[in-house]
Amino acid sequence: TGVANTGTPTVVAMRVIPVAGCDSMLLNLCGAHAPYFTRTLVLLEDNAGHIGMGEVPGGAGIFSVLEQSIPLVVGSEIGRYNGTLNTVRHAVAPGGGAQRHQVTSAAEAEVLKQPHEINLRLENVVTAVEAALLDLLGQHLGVPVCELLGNGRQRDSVPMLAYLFYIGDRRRTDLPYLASTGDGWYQRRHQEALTPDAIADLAAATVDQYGFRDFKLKGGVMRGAEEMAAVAAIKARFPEARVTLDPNGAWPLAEAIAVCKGNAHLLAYAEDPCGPEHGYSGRETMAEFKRATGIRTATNMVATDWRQMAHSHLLGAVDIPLADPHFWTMQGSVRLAQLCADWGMTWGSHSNNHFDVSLAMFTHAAAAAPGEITAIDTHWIWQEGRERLTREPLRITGGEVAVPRAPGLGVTPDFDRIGAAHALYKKVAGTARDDAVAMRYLAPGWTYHPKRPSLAGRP
Ligand code: GKR
Ligand code: MG
Repeated sequence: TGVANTGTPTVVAMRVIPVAGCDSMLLNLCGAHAPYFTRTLVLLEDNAGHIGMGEVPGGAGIFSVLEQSIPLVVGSEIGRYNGTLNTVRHAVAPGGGAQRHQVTSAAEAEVLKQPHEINLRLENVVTAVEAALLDLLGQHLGVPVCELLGNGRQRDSVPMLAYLFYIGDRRRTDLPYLASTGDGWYQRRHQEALTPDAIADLAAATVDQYGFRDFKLKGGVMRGAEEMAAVAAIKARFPEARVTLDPNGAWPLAEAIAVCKGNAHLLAYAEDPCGPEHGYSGRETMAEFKRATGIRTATNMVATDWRQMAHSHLLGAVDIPLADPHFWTMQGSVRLAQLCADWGMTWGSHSNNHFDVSLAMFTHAAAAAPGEITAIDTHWIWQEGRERLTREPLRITGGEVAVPRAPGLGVTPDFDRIGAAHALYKKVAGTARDDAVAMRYLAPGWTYHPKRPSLAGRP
């Protein structure tokens, strides 16, 4: 369009590859994780011979919009990455703002009502291209991606938390869950865990394996008081630990207050303890929860885009927005981190099951986040040691991931592993995440209810 060539490499190929990996029978408000999770991988190649990678949630909507974006990305210069991203953004969301893709089936419409619907947001499409372009630009310039985000590198290692789940008994299903992937944590992560003691054992296994000091229990499964007892069990084993509990907004405000009030010594903060009810928005109930309990709040449900963030801030509803770079974009997530640092909030990140490309993306976004951050969510411990798409995934040691010094994202694609994960996808996947399917083995006829624990008190 009449502008001079930047002299930076040009993208010559873009591939969009759906991939799948194995998971445990992890319980949450929406049911039980299936034996497989899916993701979408983007590979860009430039005429300097570099490969750039991006990873985002799976799903037909994200996949097809990414495929449609190929002609907008191929032929672009990596030095003009912002222009390319604007083109993609405009194609994806002509009106601006957070966008959901077209619902293509009744099953997907059902999923859209559930907390993990943020994975279907079209910002994920932008992020997949953004991460891969930044990876290429970093390789061209010889700098890590975190140095290209916001004000650049702010830290050399990123604290991560042990994301603990109640685990269903896979032997009560005929689904192909793995029985074990080794010893210690690699054995433990496949066995049933439903009691406070079993949760504390899980926590201990993650400490042995990864050295965590921060923990999060996924709630919305048992009654609130029992989940708080599991938090107390973790604290009893690790008194210095920072622990949080996330029922995905399942508790009515009165119950959230009853469960948490007086437990500030157990909870470092409360993640989505309550949500919308009786005509009040989740931001309003979270603000009331904070005033009633004095406990700090985090969310990946009620401040998930800039407009929600503005309302949330006016109400003082949220102290810790969990700005997952997958649905905030990497640049957007860091922009929110800068705002948190300036406005007295704490930045953190939400996650979902993911491969090692996403682990690198989380690490670089968090490395560029200024000020105090909270240990970020990652599901990686449920996949680590077995799943990988890169030659050498970043490692969690001492509860932290060292920020790579290598150019770009600092990870190299392993094409054999990518091929195998794609073959697995073709064999097992294709439909939207539906946690009700596996849950029905534990509770026949089970259906999702946003205000009812998934296991406690169910038939
Ligand atoms: O993996 O079951 C899960 C989580 O419940 C996930 O879907 C949530 O999006 O991790 C998330 C959260 O913090 O709400
Ligand atoms: Mg959450």
